[in-house]
Amino acid sequence: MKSKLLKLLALFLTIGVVAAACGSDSDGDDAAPATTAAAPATTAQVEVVADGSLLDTVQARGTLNCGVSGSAVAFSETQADGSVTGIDADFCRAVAAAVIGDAGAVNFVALTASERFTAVQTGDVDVLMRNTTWTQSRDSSVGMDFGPTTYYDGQQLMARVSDGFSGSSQVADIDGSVVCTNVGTTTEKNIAEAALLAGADITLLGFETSDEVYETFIAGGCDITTTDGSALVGRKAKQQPADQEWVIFPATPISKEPLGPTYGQNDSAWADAVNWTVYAMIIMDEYGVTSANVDATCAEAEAEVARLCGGEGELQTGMGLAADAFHQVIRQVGSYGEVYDRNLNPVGLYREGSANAGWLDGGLIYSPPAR
Ligand SMILES: N[C@@H](CCC(=O)N[C@@H](CS)C(=O)NCC(=O)O)C(=O)O
Repeated sequence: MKSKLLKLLALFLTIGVVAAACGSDSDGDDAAPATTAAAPATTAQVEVVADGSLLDTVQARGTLNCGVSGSAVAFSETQADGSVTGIDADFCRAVAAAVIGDAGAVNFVALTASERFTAVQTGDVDVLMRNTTWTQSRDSSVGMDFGPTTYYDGQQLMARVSDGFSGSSQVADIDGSVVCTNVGTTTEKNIAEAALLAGADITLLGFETSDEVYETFIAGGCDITTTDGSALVGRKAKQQPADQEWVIFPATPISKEPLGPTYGQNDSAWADAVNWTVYAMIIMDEYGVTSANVDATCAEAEAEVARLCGGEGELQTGMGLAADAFHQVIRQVGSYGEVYDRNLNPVGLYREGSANAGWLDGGLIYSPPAR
């Protein structure tokens, strides 16, 4: 028991060093003003002041610097020709389409988990679309703000069937195992806590990149690998060797990992531009609008769809965007369901029956109204 505690202490000290390396400068002072004026009967239009906002900077630059993983299967994968594919890469393109009018105006910056927040703080990237979990510390002391969750994930474990594991295995069953994961992640903290709670004595090996994790796992250097469930599904689909059978467990994840856009805190104009890009993709999905039918739909649209298309009552120009910003997002990139299906169905991740279904289908994907 004492050695387990010492091991955990050492682990948390290591995590502390990594967190410090990620930088944690933040004034942490997000207190709301003491009083708020009563809303007038007719709300006045407030023009967005983009001066000093990243929105202004990105539009003047004409390129979006978007932080991705580059090696997260189906989320962001750097291809041999330098292009980046995946749902996170498509969300980068969507923001570029909304803000610049060109989905191709993205400079993808590949970042490891432990590099990512520093890259935002130093201004190397404007936004992270990097399977990043929204947590209290990242949202406060680390100095980030978070946009709408684009993928509701949860941490699971993966092991070899030949080692006696199955889909009904539990954390207690990994007692005595060597577990491989990535440093600078929620993953390493979650598994340490879960193992302690389940009474499992584990040896945790932390790696900078996922490729190192899977090379070690395949070679037998670890019994278990653990991260976001989506990443395990992706790696199993892509890398499971013919002579091994991998299994993912427990069925109920050991944590909540809401993944979505992340950017520096206290820049409302920029946050609105990123957030409403995602919301527009969700709302258009609810109406069945896709890249294939958006032009025809927008030509005849009414009400909420018309507003998002840039027609009567549009609200995009008041946000510092072109009136047709979200029309361009759908035309050039697609709706939420379209980008989800295109990128995630091929590795076996489906919206139906999952938290990533729309709210009308029993899921959590939901947007405030565009009005
Ligand atoms: N969602 C977790 C984990 C994110 C993470 O970095 N996961 C690893 C495993 S999927 C990863 O992205 N690896 C890809 C890489 O090595 O670039 C977090 O925000 O801390």
